[in-house]
Amino acid sequence: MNVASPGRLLVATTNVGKLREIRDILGGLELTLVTLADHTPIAEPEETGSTFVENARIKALAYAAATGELTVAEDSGLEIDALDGEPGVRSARFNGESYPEKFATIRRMLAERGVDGSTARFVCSLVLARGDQLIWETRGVVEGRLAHPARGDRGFGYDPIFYYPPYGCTLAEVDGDRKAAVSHRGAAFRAFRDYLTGPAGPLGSGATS
Ligand code: ITT
Repeated sequence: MNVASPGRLLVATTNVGKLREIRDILGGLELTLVTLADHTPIAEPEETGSTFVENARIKALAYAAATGELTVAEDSGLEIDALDGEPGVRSARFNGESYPEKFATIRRMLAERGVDGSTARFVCSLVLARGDQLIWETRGVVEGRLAHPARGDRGFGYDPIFYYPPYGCTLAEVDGDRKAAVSHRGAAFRAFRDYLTGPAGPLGSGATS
């Protein structure tokens, strides 16, 4: 693949919030971005890893094998220090059907430990795979603290309870560009973009088709 012969990249996520953010960051590359919706339905792999990078590898390899595409996947989540890193890799399936319910669970768990708030971070582990090969990995992090009550209706997931001190508000109170400028996913996917277009990447000047 090279610039004269652009290829395809499967952005393998079932999460529409993630997909929107990733498309914004990867826009304009000489690469056709495809999604899981462009393929016949693929069974979601079980995320059996105990770390973000293990789960990102599971997803990237499963979707790469099922589609034959150059595939990027990520695993991400919220680590709350006062809860020993919970919900962490369980962020998507954490107690509570809705996010307000998940936020209430977090409040209750904090209260059980006699604390009112906590420092926290979002983490994003990104993995690129093709066939059965892991090609490239990176990780992005954004540090903040829990907000109470939840504030803002932008972003997705835990953004309304993630207070980002330099902005003085939660990540659900800023637009997508401002979130991406500082977020875990923004950091990971900007590094990925640099890799793709850099000398070792498939779109770089050293690339062969
Ligand atoms: P895929 O595995 O299909 O990508 P998923 O939502 O199941 O989708 P994860 O297992 O990686 O993905 O879980 C990530 C969860 O972490 C996500 O569902 C949110 O609850 C939370 N999360 C991750 N990034 C976030 C962000 O930028 N803002 C708010 N919450 C986020």
